[in-house]
Amino acid sequence: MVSASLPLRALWVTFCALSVFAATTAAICTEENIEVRKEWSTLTTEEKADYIDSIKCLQRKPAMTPKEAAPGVRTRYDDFTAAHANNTVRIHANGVFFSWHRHFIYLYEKALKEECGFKGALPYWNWAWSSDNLTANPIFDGSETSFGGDGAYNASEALAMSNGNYTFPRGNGGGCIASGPFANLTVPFRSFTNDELSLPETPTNALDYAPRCVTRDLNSAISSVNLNQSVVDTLLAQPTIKDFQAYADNLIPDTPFLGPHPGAHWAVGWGLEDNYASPSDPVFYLHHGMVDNVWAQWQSKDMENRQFAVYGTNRTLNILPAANVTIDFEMQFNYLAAPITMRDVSGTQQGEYCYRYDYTEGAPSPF
Ligand SMILES: *[C@@H]1O[C@H](CO)[C@@H](O)[C@H](O)[C@H]1NC(C)=O
Ligand SMILES: *[C@@H]1O[C@H](CO)[C@@H](O)[C@H](O)[C@H]1NC(C)=O
Ligand SMILES: *[C@@H]1O[C@H](CO)[C@@H](O)[C@H](O)[C@H]1NC(C)=O
Ligand SMILES: *[C@@H]1O[C@H](CO)[C@@H](O)[C@H](O)[C@H]1NC(C)=O
Ligand SMILES: *[C@@H]1O[C@H](CO)[C@@H](O)[C@H](O)[C@H]1NC(C)=O
Ligand SMILES: *[C@@H]1O[C@H](CO)[C@@H](O)[C@H](O)[C@H]1NC(C)=O
Ligand SMILES: *[C@@H]1O[C@H](CO)[C@@H](O)[C@H](O)[C@H]1NC(C)=O
Ligand SMILES: *[C@@H]1O[C@H](CO)[C@@H](O)[C@H](O)[C@H]1NC(C)=O
Ligand SMILES: [Cu+2]
Repeated sequence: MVSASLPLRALWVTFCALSVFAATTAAICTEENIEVRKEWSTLTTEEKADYIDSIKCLQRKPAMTPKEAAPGVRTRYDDFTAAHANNTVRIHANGVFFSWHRHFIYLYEKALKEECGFKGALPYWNWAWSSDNLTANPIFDGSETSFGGDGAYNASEALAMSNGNYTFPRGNGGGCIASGPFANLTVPFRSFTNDELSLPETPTNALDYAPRCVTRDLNSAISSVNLNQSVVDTLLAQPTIKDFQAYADNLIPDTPFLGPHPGAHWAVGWGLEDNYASPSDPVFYLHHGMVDNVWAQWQSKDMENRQFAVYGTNRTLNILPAANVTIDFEMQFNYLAAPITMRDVSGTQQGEYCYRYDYTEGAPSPF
């Protein structure tokens, strides 16, 4: 696969030089030590097993979040789901979305490495590959080196998923994950409705203990029109950060086009669609690897004008009242990590970060 373009490489050398002054703890980022985040299907069987085993390790380790702050949290893995749920009303479809999630998945990757011995870099899901048939994707093939297949068939699952008045047909699952390493995986928090996305504050019972299984309902009718190659191409061709954000999260009722970010959440089913507890499905981190990847690719086309480009507010869906954010907006990670500004996460080879994506724009699906 192709490496970073030459202008980008020149820029990261500059950033790495600057980072020596900014963060003395961070090692200098070079072409030798840079982490390369790869598409799931391109990993070897050993690399896949290492990633899955380290996730299971995180799911066995005790939580760090205090019980009184989040009664439902049981494991180190849950710490991440809790931090996401606790910030949902401030970090989606707004000016903070890409920055917050970039740092969130970095913190997860760091925990996998430092606490569970993961040797690789965070993998991602290239949405366009087999977007017309999700079950053909090695992520969902149900094998021991996948994230498991569909949910068990749930006859009473809602008949369809709708976006305003537009209705997608339901998939063939709807129940608990039926196969693979995460079969019958549970999440300690209650499920959330779509209406709760627009709340001004986190519901007080959001982090209470209400265990249930993570459900799936793979839906190729949704993925085929929200994740295909022309969608990815169109996203990367958006001229401004405002347009880029608007296309990524389309959210216009009554159309089958949700935008690729919600599109992938919906295409996997209710477990991943849940706006609060979606990180409980480990596929979340592959999906958000791609979200971060497309943002990094989009930035790299014009780093000078795009690295610090910001548009939108600090409230989910930009519902008012909310403040327009600036590049120096400080993002909260609660018990996971110290706050960090959007400026400090604006490039993938600065500060503590030293990674890039192994990504060839428009590469045809290998399966
Ligand atoms: C989707 O892929 C699976 C696995 O490769 C295959 O069995 C199935 O026939 C495909 N479905 C369609 C509609 O092509
Ligand atoms: C099946 O779907 C119904 C209706 O959405 C839901 O109440 C129930 O919890 C689901 N069962 C499982 C096992 O997910
Ligand atoms: C759905 O259709 C009804 C009847 O035409 C209309 O009143 C309503 O506003 C529509 N909903 C949305 C979200 O557009
Ligand atoms: C998942 O749980 C259900 C209900 O308890 C059980 O019937 C099924 O065998 C379990 N599946 C796996 C793969 O463990
Ligand atoms: C890809 O998605 C776009 C946008 O939803 C849609 O118009 C187009 O028909 C899709 N292409 C294919 C090949 O499905
Ligand atoms: C978001 O902006 C509002 C309105 O200015 C402000 O009251 C609130 O504290 C801000 N929230 C965060 C998390 O910065
Ligand atoms: C926030 O930005 C929008 C779009 O640029 C602008 O219309 C609005 O007036 C700004 N709000 C504040 C409080 O500055
Ligand atoms: C949730 O967020 C609030 C306000 O941002 C914070 O005070 C609280 O400690 C957080 N709780 C958890 C469990 O992260
Ligand atoms: Cu999120």
